[in-house]
Amino acid sequence: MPTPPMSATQLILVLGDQLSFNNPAVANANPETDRFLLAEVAEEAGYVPHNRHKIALIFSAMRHFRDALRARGFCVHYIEFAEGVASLQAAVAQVSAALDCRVVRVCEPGEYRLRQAMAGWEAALGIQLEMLEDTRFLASHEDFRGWAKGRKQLRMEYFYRIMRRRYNLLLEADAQPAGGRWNYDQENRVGWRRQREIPPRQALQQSDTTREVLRLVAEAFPNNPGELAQFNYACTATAAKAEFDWFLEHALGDFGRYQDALVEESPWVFHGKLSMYLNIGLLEPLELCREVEQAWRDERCSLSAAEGFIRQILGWREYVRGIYWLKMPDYAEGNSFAAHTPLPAFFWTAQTDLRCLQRALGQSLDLGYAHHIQRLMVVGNFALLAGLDVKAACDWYLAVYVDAFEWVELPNTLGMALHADGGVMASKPYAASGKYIQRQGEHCKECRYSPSRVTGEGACPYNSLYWRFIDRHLEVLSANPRMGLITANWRRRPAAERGAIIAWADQTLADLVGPVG
Ligand code: FAD
Ligand code: DLZ
Repeated sequence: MPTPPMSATQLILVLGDQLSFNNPAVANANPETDRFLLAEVAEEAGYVPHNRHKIALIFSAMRHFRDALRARGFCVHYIEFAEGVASLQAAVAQVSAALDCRVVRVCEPGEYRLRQAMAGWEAALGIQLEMLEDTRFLASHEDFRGWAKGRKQLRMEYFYRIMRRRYNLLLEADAQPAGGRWNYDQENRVGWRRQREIPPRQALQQSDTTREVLRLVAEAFPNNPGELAQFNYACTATAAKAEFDWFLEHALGDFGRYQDALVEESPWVFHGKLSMYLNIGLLEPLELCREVEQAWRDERCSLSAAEGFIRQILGWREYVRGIYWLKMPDYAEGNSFAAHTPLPAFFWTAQTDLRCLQRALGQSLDLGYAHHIQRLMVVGNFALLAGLDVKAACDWYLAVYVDAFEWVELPNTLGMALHADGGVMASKPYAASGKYIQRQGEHCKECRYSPSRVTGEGACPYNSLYWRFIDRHLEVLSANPRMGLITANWRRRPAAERGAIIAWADQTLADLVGPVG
């Protein structure tokens, strides 16, 4: 077929998680020749049952970004959800044809699924698709591949040190780490015993646009999780920056120390509540790191708080994205413990007597938010110990969290929480008994189960499930130097004692999730 003549107009597609003027497809746009397209479409809103907070945040932020583009003089085609367009491909087909525009520019999508779909657009739509690398991340694909090449183990810590030097963050004049250590994690694990007042989060103003989107989402997604009456997310870059400023003033000081705390009285504790804004483009990662470094230099927070925060963003966030693109698509198939138990219904209702799990699941469903230790050591730990199906668990995480996009969700869930990648991300499984949960907070006080009992009525299920996990994977775990002590202890216990614990664990699991193999 002859190539169609090109019109001078270029269409720039902006996805719902690319809402930034630093998006490389946006940054160099020309109002004279370029046209923008943003589209609310069924496929993106429905590939998992997204939390309603997530859909509302993204649609409202998209509409606000549309207005910001128009205010800068750009022509924007905006497709609303009510127009019933099925997919981004259909949206591009419709608008590129209407404008007779054969060149479409887009910043690379964050998910493999969509990237694969876009690979077929040129042939399907007769367009030329220019895909630009997402420069909003601090390590490029090439940087990460270069770092990973030839390494036996891809540990975050070593990647993070290189990033600290590269961006000159928390360094002394001689490029050594501020304070003499790279990592203050050991000071960031204090358990919660109501040591402090937790500052209440500010209630955010809702614009007319946000209110309209909330009505739309309530109507169009009646069965998705999410209590919209509690919607309290910022939908513009300015409002997200105000959230960050609030964090700097009220929470950063205690962020590090209580990062791993499990708290009854607040879902947010001293955490940032920032991932959702970073992930859709309302905040820029390097800016946050620089401001936090400055807060430390101005003596507004401790070094351990600043380092803890910067490590999460400059280290973990960039590292998980690197792992995702390095290892996909095979990564998504990982299931090294052959875990296939169906997800129990209480993952969608939070109706369970395990207090810690009920709190973590409840706020995840209602607000679309749980902090890291709830995701890892409460929900993830349960899924790991119970052998819940890896794909089902990953899909659940992708659906319920307001900040969930596969590039960040999958390595964290499949790799870090479920160890289903066989140890690419973590040198040992994050498996823990009820004692860990008791140490980190006060949930156990309110729970009908006791963390000091392993078997018998009222025993905390995490305890027997922990030993069941060790027993089932004894051979693999014994080969892991970091698990040697635990596996040796288990082997030394009398056979009858082990048998009784396993029998109790099997019964406990059957009671919680139904009969298991
Ligand atoms: P804070 O505790 O205030 O941390 C500051 C920032 O550091 C976060 O906003 C986030 O951008 C970054 N960060 C911290 N830890 C990580 C990490 N492990 N990976 C990437 N970035 C990190 N984060 C997501 O953004 N999306 C997800 O879908 C997601 N799924 C997760 C699933 C599991 C099983 C686990 C264990 C973690 C997951 N995380 C995910 C990482 C982390 O839990 C969230 O980023 C964090 O809880 C967001 O809350 P916050 O903004 O208050 O974070
Ligand atoms: C998550 C999401 C949702 C719910 N809806 C849309 C949408 O209607 N239009 C859009 O452009 N993007 C949406 N997104 C974000 C995309 O799913 C995201 O860009 C891809 O998953 C790639 O990360």
